Amino acid sequence: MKANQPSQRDSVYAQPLKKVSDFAFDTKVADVFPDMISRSIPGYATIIDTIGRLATRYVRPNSRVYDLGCSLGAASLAIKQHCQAEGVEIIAIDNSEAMVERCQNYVNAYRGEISVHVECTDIATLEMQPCSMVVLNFTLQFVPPEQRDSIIQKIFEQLQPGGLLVISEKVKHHDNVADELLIDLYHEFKRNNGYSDLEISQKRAALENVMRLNTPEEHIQRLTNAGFSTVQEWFRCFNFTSWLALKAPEAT
Ligand code: GEK
Repeated sequence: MKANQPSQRDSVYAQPLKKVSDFAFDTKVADVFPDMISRSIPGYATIIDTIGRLATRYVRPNSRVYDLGCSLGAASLAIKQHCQAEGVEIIAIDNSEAMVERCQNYVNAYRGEISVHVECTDIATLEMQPCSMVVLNFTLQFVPPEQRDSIIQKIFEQLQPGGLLVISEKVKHHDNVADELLIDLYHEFKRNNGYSDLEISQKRAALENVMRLNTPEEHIQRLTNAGFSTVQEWFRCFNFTSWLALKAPEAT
């Protein structure tokens, strides 16, 4: 898909399926992704715009920015459009071939000073270089739980002092009443965005083995254990949340 073409409508789960297979970021999903994500994640446009605004504050001249699990590169583009710092390179990583192929065209369609290098790699094995900002926008939830601590630790180690990680996730709650209420409100949000009950239930079944959620407390603990000095939730809607995690500036 070209950046200036409207996204196709997501109808991946519109027809009854005999067997619902595990969700995959394949060509079928990549082709409808902008429509899918904007109708499926409450506040997605706000989150992307805010990532761009945070980049103007935290990206340092002559530094790298990582967009981990970039999909079609919406966060990279927001950073490219907002950030004025010189000598910045964005490294956009995804392990889906279908996403990476489309992402490169998508980000190239926008002119700008900042170059975006798109690469098909698993973020668990990615060798990171020093950087001033990292984005994990709804990606860690798809990574096997046992790999999550070491990814966050690697990000912390490669961030320069004063650097920023933005991490957004769908979360679960220990309190069953709260958990069910937030899921129910979320399904109402999806119905209001034109998804049928069949689409909602088939997508839910497809994601069951693929997206294993943490609680907000588990995320905060992981970020704190890695060494982040400030961990602040800045966005919340139903069971979707986004945090800023800051590495302390070097003492002078
Ligand atoms: C956005 N951040 O528009 N390594 C690399 N990529 C991965 C891995 C992994 N181990 N696991 C999953 N992905 C984007 C949205 S979507 C969120 C991110 C969603 C990739 C996967 O291929 C997909 O493109 C992305 O993470 C998750 O701001 O669809 O809910």
